[in-house]
Amino acid sequence: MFKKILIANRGEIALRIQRACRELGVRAVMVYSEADRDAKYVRLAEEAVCIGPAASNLSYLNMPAIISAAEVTDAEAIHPGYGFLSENADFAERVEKSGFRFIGPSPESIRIMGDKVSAKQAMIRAGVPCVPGSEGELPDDPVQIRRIAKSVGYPVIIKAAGGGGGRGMRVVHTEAALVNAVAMTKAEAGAAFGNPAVYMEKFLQNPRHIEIQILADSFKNAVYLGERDCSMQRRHQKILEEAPAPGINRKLIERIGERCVTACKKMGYRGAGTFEFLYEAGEFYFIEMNTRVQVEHPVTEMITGIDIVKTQIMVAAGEKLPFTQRQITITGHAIECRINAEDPFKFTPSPGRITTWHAPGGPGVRVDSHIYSNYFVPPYYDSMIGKLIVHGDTREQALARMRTALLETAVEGISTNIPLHRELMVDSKFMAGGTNIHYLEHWLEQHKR
Ligand code: MV4
Repeated sequence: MFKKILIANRGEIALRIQRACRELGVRAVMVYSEADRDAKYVRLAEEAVCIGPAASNLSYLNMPAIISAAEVTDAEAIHPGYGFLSENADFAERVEKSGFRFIGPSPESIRIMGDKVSAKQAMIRAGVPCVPGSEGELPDDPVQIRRIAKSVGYPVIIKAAGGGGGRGMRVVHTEAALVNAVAMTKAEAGAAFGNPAVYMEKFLQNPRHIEIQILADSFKNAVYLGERDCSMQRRHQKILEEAPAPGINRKLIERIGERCVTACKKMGYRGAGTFEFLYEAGEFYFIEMNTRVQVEHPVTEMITGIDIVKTQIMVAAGEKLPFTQRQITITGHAIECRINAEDPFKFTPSPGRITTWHAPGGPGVRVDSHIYSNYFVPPYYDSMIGKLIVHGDTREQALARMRTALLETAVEGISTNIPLHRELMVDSKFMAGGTNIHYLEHWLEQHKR
């Protein structure tokens, strides 16, 4: 096992990784920006190194500063968390070339999954079901583009190979709009991602967003840890997640999970990973793979009892996965509400000083947050300040525990989206389970204030 790890992130995930380090007996080096200097999780680490000013591009995205911090503290590995440099293949490569272990997959794996065309081709080869569409990148010839769209069937969606997470996509409903839409998406993709390549898929109108968590070691062992339902989102920002996904056939999930595991073994994938699917009319369609630990990993930890962050570190250190697929069982139901410093209905950011923080508790309640009374939420970063996670024997019990947890939680001094979560937890359609990716936006339209 490593003796010392550098945590190249901030906020709740930096604290989450620090906790995993402590359990493993690994010393943690926190890097921080000037805006995070006084945060308690920074002071709590064995060591802390300032890597630059508040602006992310000068600190948490500053590769030389982070690698230098690892050098001066004699860390052996770097955990990137999520966001920032976590899915940057060039960063992973520079980390490894500098003699450190990147806690995540190889730069090659990150690169393949970062290009959505090569990711999809890898999945097709491995037998993971994908959305029907173009075989790879779209050609330039308008005649061929029209022919592909006709065979896929309208509506289609044009996606940038360099995009992902909702960036660089365009829905096309008619042949008349097709060729221009492809040209526009290519131009935007070239400017935004430095890669004009686009591909085409059948546009699914009312899917759910279901993702499968996997863990893999360096010895071609891989397991899946069930799925998460992440359909409750607004503008590609998830607001709550749950596991298992309500109302989906377990045998179907097992079949898809096994395909994901096969794909990992085939690719020689190492670390934690998430296969994102659209689920519609009883079928799964792969869209993207994330090569990092995700914000919503706790719901999977709660239903499996497996510590995903600890396991990431263990497999990065060259250890074997400490469990087999047969040893993984799913127990009960978990829900996570993301707590954002923002207006609960207008979604404008609400940074500033938290005057009161009262955390909820009780059976099956987990709080992943770095905040405290008198913490200042800086205006420079993502508005998420923590996560409330509950576990219950059933979905109904988890919902009841989340209602209680949200009732107990007090954040004063700034606005949070807790009032929105309180309303969603008593919404009859959400309570019934299985709402799709459009539900929240429609709900907000009908509950305007
Ligand atoms: C789609 C789709 C419908 N059909 N692909 C958006 C984020 C990116 N990961 C892929 N996305 C979508 N791809 C096909 N073929 C609809 C979306 C989509 C979406 C997906 C997941 C979660 C929220 C979403 C919100 C709008 C659109």
